[in-house]
Amino acid sequence: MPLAVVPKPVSLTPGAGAFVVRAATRVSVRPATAETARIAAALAGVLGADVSPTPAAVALELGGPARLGEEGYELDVTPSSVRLVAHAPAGLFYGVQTIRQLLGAGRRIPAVRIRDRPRFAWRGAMLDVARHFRPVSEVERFVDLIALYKLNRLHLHLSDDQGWRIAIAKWPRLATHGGSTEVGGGKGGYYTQRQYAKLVRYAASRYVEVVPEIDMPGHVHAALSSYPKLSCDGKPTPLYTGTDVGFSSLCVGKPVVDDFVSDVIGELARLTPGPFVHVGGDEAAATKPVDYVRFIRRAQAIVASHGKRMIGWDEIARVRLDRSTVVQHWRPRDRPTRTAEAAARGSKVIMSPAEHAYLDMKYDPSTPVGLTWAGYTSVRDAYAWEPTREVPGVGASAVLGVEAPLWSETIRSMADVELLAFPRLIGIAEIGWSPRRGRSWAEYRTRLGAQGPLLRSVGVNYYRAPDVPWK
Ligand code: TNX
Repeated sequence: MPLAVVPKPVSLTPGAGAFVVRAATRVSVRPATAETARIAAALAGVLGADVSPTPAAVALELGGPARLGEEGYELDVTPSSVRLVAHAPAGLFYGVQTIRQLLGAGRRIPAVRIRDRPRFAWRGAMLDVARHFRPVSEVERFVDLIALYKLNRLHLHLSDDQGWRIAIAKWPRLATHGGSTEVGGGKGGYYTQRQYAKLVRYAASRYVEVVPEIDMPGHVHAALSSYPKLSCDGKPTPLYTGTDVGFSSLCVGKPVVDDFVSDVIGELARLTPGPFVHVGGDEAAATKPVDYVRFIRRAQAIVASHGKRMIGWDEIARVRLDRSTVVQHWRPRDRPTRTAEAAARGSKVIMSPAEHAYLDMKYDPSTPVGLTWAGYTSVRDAYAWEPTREVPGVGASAVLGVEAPLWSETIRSMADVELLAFPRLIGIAEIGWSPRRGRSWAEYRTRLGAQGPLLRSVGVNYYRAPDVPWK
């Protein structure tokens, strides 16, 4: 099973034989810019080869046809050469990820001709670093792992009732106090602005755009404990380390709350090169409905005033939104949503249906961590769904892409993160990248099983799901 590329490429034609990587193998790239040289060096590192200034047996090239788009590539492997062509650097990067998969943990790249480009622009994963904090080094490792499967968005859930994880210069206690614990009472943590900026750059060098979320007007207990004046009663409260939702709210209409929102979004917008800021908006059960509507309108204007586009969880579609605002669908089918109305008015939708895409759901009763409120989610459940069929009225023209959130109420280590994310996230990545036609669980499970050696070689703590034929 050598040609097991995930996500499945648009077209893949096997050839005869294989290119064998030897001690003398060299990698070249043209044109050689700082960016393309970095990609070539990464491939050379994987192959244990050197980079050559003159055309080599393994040749990377920009200048491919525009139809490849920003992220597409063409890869031709014969027993004597490997030729990777793209229109833009991201395409070269993704071609290199394909080569890594073709290699597995070995030295042979099977002869093949691949033509490839993604189906959806948005292929994301979300880490909840609020319920349990994760240090920068672990988030960087997560970026490496998701980039291997051609995901290109990392949504960071940076605040919640249990913790505030990003330093805000104008409101310092948010991080120093609000970031000082987590679910279960551990020590928590937060990112300094310098660490966050470095993480954003690290992700960008793997073609992953960071999307920061500050969850409002609910899920704000850590902020209220840091600054009681943001609440309506103004009373001091201790930090919260449980796992309830829906009990906290900013005091909508208080002038200081407007200042707070503008300061926080302004600082985040300045630190974030990507076009989006996520404002949460979910489960605001402690906010009066009229206040909720006022708040979301206000947040939308504030995000725009800082030059960004707003994203919110699907509850925000209760409000008449600007077309540029993006709705992230998550709620199970039995709960009412207005997402289709928002789509009809021109908003784009990110698909994260809880029953398929929530990485914090247990696989089955044997899973040691995770929740079950949306049901058990097997590797198959995470793969066998179609984003343009999830919500009536939200079809192909409205779907921006897919994203898999990993909420962290029960996640206490990177090993837990990896166990829940892998291998389900690989299936979400394929849904985001590969053409709809030709995708089937029966065929996918074999290709997924063939990822075993590569996953083990990078030390991923993946779930050895019994319904996958692991190599
Ligand atoms: C619902 S999904 C939440 C989160 C929880 C998650 C647990 C969403 C927008 N809100 O606050 O962490 O369920 O699965």
